[in-house]
Amino acid sequence: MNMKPLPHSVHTVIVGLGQTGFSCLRFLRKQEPAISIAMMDTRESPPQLSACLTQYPDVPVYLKGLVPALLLSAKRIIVSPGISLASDVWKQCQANNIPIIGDIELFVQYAKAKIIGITGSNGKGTVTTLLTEMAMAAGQQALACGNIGYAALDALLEVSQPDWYVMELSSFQLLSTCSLQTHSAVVLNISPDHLDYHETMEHYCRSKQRIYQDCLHPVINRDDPFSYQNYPFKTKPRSYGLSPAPTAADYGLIKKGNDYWLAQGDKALIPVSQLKVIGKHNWQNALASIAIAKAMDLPDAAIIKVLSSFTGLPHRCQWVAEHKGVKWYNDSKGTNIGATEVAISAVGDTQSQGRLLLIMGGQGKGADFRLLSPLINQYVHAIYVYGEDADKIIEALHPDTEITHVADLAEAVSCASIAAQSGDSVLLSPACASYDMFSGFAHRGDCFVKLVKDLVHE
Ligand code: UMA
Repeated sequence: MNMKPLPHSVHTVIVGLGQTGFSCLRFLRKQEPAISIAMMDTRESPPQLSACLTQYPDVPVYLKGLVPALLLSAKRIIVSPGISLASDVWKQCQANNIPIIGDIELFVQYAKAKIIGITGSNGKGTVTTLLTEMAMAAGQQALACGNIGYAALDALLEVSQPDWYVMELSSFQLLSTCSLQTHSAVVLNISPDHLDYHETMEHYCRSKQRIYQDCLHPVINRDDPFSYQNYPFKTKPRSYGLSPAPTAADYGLIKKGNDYWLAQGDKALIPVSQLKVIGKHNWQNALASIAIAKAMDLPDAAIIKVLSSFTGLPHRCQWVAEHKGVKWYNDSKGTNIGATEVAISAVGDTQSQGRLLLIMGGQGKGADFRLLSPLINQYVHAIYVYGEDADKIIEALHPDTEITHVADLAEAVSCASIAAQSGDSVLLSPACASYDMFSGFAHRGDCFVKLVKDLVHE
């Protein structure tokens, strides 16, 4: 791709020309204008290529592979999340003591406002959004950034500095960060994900738990021991869970009359019937948000106001339409087994009668789809599978469930619409990444919503 001769050396190599890599380039050009930078990506046509070539024509870009000589000449390498550091060139860079960091490490070196860290396999975006809105409802400035889709370094370039950065952090981002200090942080839950990258659940858990490394007010989910067990906390964590809180400083559920309430100790805060989002996983998300909001000293009124008006994020068990008595739900953000499990039970539990039809498929990231069997057997009548790992899914779930292999999402919607009867629900919750056929989960969800809307208007 690059027509210029290979420079002998460069100060900083940024690997990855997606949202993260491009935000690093933009940030460094502003904050460290004197240093030389090169961009590298193993892909032929990374997402931000044309923006980079147009806006920074002087920056060399290397595509379709890594350039070891240039990497080994660098004083610093910034890698985008999800890039595996297993190959020899990375080992050589490490042996040569070249710092290899991620965008979040660069972020924490420059950020001045307090940081809230949210990680976990599922619910990160919801809790990040709830906390940002709670802080704003309390009259404070908060900016949601990180894995949520707004690169952290772009947030740093904003003109006005907030009181809080509320950061959704992925396991990849946590692995490439060593100086993170948070005011409060949580690992919401752990279920198998990204096992093609992490290889073992232990490695995945440990990378998530790095969020607690320098945390003033840690918060843990006592219903999910994987998320905190064996971690050497320096400060006693506050816990939350779907049971009465063990102490006045913890969070849980209490029963008042016929309703369950989210509570701090035995102080009832809000009945779950007042939440607009469905599913017990959302009670957990709300409790995690309350626990952190309290660590931020936000007032009860702001917390309750946000919890009682929040209707959920797009692509998370989002109701799309009802057509001929069939309800359609978009859970395109269900990119792993844990997320699809909560979506199946959330939609399944709302159905008094009727059947649940599931659309899934894409890139399975090394997941063991047999783990879905118990819930599928309990709630799901039929499955429509498409995408790169369709055969693996069929092999794991067959013959217990009726499964149809379809060519793509459009055929899945069409087949489900023919099979569904009044009273049934159709749920897209892929349990897979989308990159084999879409640019991301949002693109996949938007396509699904359009297909359903077209069906309604036919
Ligand atoms: N890649 C290569 N070669 C490269 C560079 C990237 O193969 O040279 C592949 C890697 O598998 C990598 C993927 O492409 O994981 C995406 O890389 P990218 O640089 O295009 O990604 P960004 O646009 O920077 O998006 C990333 C996050 N994506 C991932 O971690 C995969 C976005 O989270 C995040 O919003 C964004 O940074 C800003 O912080 C998305 C995501 O799917 C939502 N995250 C995963 C998840 O939530 O499960 C972790």
